[in-house]
Amino acid sequence: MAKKQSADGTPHPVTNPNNTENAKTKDLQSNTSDATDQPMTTNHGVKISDDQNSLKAGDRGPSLLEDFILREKITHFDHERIPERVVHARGSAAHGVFKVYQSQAALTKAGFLTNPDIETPVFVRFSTVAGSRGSSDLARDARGFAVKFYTQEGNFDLVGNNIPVFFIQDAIKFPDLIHAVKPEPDNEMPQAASAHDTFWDFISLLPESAHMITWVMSDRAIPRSYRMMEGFGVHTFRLVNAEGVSHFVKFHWKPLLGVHSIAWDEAQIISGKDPDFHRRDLWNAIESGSYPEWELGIQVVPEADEHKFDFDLLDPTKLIPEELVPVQRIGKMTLNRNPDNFFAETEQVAFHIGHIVPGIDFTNDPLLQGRLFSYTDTQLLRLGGPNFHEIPINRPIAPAHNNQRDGHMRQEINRGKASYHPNSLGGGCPFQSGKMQGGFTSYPERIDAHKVRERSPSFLDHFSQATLFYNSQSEPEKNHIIDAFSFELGKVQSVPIRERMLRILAKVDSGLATHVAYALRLHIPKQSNEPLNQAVPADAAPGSYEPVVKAPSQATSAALSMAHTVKDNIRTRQVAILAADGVDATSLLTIKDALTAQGAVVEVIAPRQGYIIATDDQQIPVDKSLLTTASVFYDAVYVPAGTNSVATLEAEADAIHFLNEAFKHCKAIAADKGALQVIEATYFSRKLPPDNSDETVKSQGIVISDNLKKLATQFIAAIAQHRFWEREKPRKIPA
Ligand code: HDD
Repeated sequence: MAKKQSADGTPHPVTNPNNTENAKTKDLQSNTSDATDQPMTTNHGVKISDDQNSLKAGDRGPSLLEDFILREKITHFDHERIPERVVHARGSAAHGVFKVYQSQAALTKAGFLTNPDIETPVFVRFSTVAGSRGSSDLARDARGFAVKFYTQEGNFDLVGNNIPVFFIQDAIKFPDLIHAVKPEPDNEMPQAASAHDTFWDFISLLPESAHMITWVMSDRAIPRSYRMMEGFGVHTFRLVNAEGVSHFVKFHWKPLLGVHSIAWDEAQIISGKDPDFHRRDLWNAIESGSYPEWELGIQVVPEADEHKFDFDLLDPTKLIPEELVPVQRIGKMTLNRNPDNFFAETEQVAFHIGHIVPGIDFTNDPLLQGRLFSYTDTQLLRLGGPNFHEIPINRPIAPAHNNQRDGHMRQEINRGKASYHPNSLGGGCPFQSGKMQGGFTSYPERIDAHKVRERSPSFLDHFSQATLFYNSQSEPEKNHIIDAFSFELGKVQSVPIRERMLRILAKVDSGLATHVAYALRLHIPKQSNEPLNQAVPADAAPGSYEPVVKAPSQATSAALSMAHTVKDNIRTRQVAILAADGVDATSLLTIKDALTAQGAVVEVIAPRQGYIIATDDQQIPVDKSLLTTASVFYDAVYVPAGTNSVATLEAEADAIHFLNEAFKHCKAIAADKGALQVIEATYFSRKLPPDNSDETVKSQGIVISDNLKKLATQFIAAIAQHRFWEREKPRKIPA
């Protein structure tokens, strides 16, 4: 089998791209139906002769009640919808596989993490949090990253987000958080947006959210693609080995394509032009064989080091800086098959943080503990009863036997008389397994405590990691955070809420607060008798819940900035070639071939659909017309030479807008020197050096040359950089 280097240098096997069958896909086949060459029937197998007309008393008469075919069809239709998820309603999913590189037996006895030969099927669902099922993929929001591992020892669900921390420290606040962020209850506005009063009212009263809200206002909340997001298990979990030794662990997913985002202006435009942008991107990548890949990372902390940090490992508003505990990349996940049916798979999949397998265990993180209750409960409502584990996408590939019986829509036909334990009539079966036989045993953590309803003082540092995150950002990333707060708080109507938020921001970074205050034309409140934290129990001692303000443990952490991400390839990047009749075929095809050879997806865009006729009379297919697409769907744009093509584009407002907008969104732009006329018609041409300059790279990310080979090389290098955020500074681009 071919070997490839993983990011940390470990050789690891490459998944066979042509074989997407695995134990779970085989399992699903028994429920997969295909109507090709089959007659149409009722649900009860009776062949249907007329699906066009209901049964009537005369061809103009009333419909007859006895029409069982009509009644069955309409009744089923009436019941097609189920409640959408109360959070994470909007999502997209894919099948794939996971393989560990080397045995992690020293840390865990979980089979899928100890045997590098096992290929574990996975089903992964990405989502936004706040919006409804039909809302835009491009909301400014955290993204869900939920992975179901169908292991040979049962299902393990890692139900995480693309942000390593959370808003709240205790699950009891979750309904409040979600009520605040969802559309307001009187008028159900705004959809899939946090820029409204109830959200910021809550956040401004709850300083424990400061770290997460800084992440959510960063570019992490507007990813370029689900394929270019990190994933995090958020909580500290435990790994437990065969000897019963436990280590604390944080789970990470590291995308092999790097972590990339888009511009907020772009996100808003895409929301209108293609709200399915991320869904389409994931689907198309898998259909075209460009399988998305992530490495599973772990940060491991020995039990003895639990109290070594200046934050509490049980506090889900904290991350472990990678400088303190490096992320070890231990395996790879590849998504290689799109679902056959959205409802049956993506909608009905039921994740649960409580689905763990021997070798993995929980910690006492109070957010995690509360989640353990919520996920089963929500499926009972959403999927309609206690047998949702039997829905094909949810059932394990590991055999499942117990004495649970009956209930709505029971599928399994259990044989025998004994549905209780102990029994003698069933030979004592199903029998229990001791830990030596793979039975799950909880980590025997010693607990010796009073029963109290309190927050640990070790949870009260709410700002130092928010400051660390902010300080770790590049200059453009910081500007985007300032802009995001200014946008969101600018949409808030209540001035006291805006002011309260400024007080919190001042604790994160005074520069950040000052910039946002400037945008809002407000002053940062200096004196206030109001406590910063208003999430305080009635009998708490005054001040006992106020945040402890302390300096970050380190100045910066490189892993927190996207500026340091993977920028060495252009695989799956979307590149537009603007052309019209009379294009120079060599100028178009040389660059197209060079980009395609590097894994980019290239589309020819012309004023009209169909094809264009090149100077050598060949017909070049057109993928999209200027009417049906826009620059926001592409990572880069190229204009080939050809006198007539260039003249057409120069006179075409949509083509010039396309280029100006690509420039505004900081994308790589290239032109054959023979197409200079088109570039000269743009706003940004005045920013370029004079044409007599010999430089191929005219300015950051703008490549113009008549040497196509040189042009291709420099253009590819520019696309790999993803964005040239420096261009945003003047903010004068009229696109
Ligand atoms: Fe949750 C869904 C992630 C806290 C209650 N959650 C849900 C999904 C993801 C997360 C990715 C969608 C799964 C899917 O695709 O079907 N949730 C998180 C993370 C959290 C978190 C990373 C904090 C670290 N969640 C959280 C709390 C509660 C819930 C504290 C309740 C106390 N979450 C739910 C839920 C959902 C859900 C209501 C809605 C649909 C579902 O479970 O299946 O039970």
